[in-house]
Amino acid sequence: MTARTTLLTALVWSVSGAQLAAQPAAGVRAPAVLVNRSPVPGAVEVTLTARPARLALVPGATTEVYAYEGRIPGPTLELREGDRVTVRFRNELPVPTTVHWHGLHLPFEADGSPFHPVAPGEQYDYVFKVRPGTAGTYWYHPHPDHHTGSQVARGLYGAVIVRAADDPLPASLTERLLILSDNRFLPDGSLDLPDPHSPQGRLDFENGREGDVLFVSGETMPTLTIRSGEVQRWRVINVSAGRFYRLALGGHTFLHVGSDGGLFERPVEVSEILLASAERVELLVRGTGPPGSQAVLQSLPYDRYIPQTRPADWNQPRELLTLRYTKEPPIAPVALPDVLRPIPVLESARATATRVMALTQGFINGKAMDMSRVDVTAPLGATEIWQIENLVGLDHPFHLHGFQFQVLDRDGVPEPFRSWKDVVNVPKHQTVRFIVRYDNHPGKWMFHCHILDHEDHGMMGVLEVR
Ligand SMILES: [Cu+2]
Repeated sequence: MTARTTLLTALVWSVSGAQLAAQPAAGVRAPAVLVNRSPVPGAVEVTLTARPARLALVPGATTEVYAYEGRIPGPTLELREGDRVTVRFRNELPVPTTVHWHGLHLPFEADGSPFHPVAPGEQYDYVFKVRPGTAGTYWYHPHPDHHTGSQVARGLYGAVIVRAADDPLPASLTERLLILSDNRFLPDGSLDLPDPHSPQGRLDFENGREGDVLFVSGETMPTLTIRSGEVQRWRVINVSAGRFYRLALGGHTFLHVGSDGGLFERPVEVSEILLASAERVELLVRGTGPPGSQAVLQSLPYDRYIPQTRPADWNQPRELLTLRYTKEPPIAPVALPDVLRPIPVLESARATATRVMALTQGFINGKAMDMSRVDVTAPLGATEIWQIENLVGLDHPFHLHGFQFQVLDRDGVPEPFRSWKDVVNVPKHQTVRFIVRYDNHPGKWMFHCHILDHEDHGMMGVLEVR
C-alpha cells in the first residue's frame, strides 16, 4: 500500500486520452484530479468525458456503469478563486445528459441545468469565472430533465474544490476528500434500478433510492491513517440520492469549520454532524487517540422517513471507514486559528419579498415541474427571503441553483451562526427560512428537493432572475 501510494503521488497517467493526475494519498485512494491543460496563469482548461464503462465495484463481479473518465467518483476539478475555467465536456453516453456544477456561482449557460441538455455524441463547453470568496467544497453531477437519479446511480459524480490564496487554515494539514455514496446491486453485480411502478420502485420514489453498499470515495470501509497529535482537514460530500449521514467518529469530536459555500467565521466543536443529500462539510479531525489505536467513522441512525416506508434497519448505525493511528510517537498539535474569515450579513430588513414554498410529496406549492413555466420572477440585485414549509412527514433537502444563501431560522429557532449554504434540510413538518441576494447572473435557476427521485418526479421549480 505504502509503495503504491508513494508511486502514485509522482504519477500522471492517461485514461482513454484524458490526462489525470493522482492526488497524494496516504492510506486511502484519493480520486484523480483533472489536469489543467492551459499554460496561462489563472486559466483552467480541462476535458471531461462521460461514457459507459465496466468497473469492479463489488467483490466477485463487474458492473455496467456510466463514468466520468472511466472512474467512480469522477476526477476532482481543482480550482482557485478568480480562475477562468473552461470545461470541455463530451457526452459519449447513449442518452442526453448535462454537467451541473453544484453550488458554484456561474452564468446560466454554464449551470448544466435541464435547460441545456447535451445530446449523445455532442460536446459542450462550460465557461465560468470562479468568484472570489467562494473557496469551498462543491461537486458535479448530471442534471437532465427526469433522469438525474438514474445517471447519478450509474456512477456520474465528482468533486470540485475551490481554494483561496488566503486560506486561514494551516497549509500543513493533511487533507482528505470523502465522497459518500451508496448503491444497490443485483446478485450478478448489475445495478439494482427497478421499474418505477414495481413495489421497490415505488419505495425508491417515496424514500429516495438507498443502497446497502456504502462507499467512501469509491471504496467500501477504507482505512485512513493519522498520527497521534496530528490534525487533518476532511472535506465530506454527500452525493447519495436519498441517504442522509449522521457522522460521528468514536471517541473524537470534530471541529466543524465549513459548510456548502466554504468556511465559517469560527470553528464550532461538535460530536456529530448531519449531512443531507448534496450537502458538504469541512471538518478538522484532531488525532487525540494514542499511537496504535483506531476509531470508526459511523453514520448514526436518523429518522427522516414516514413510518410506512421506513427501512427495517433504519435504526442500525452503519460503519463508513476506519481511522488507524500510526505507531509513531505523538506530535505537538499545530496551532489552529480562532477566526477563519468574515461572512457578510444579508440583512432581513433589505428583503423585498418572501417566497413561500410548501413542500408535499412530489410537489412544490401543489405543482409539478414544468420546463415552460416560470414559478418565481425576481429582479437582478434583489434580496429575498424564502420560507420553505415541509407539510409532510418526510424530510426534504431543498436546493437553490446559482446563489448561495444564509439560513435565518429553523422552525423559528434563529440559526446560531452565519454560513453560506446551497442545500438546507427541511425536516418533516418543519419550516426553514433563508435569505438570498440575486447579485448577478440573470437567467432561469432551478430550485428543487435534492432527493433525486423526488426531483425527477417533478419536485422542482424555476426562478427567473432578470
Ligand atoms: Cu424531497
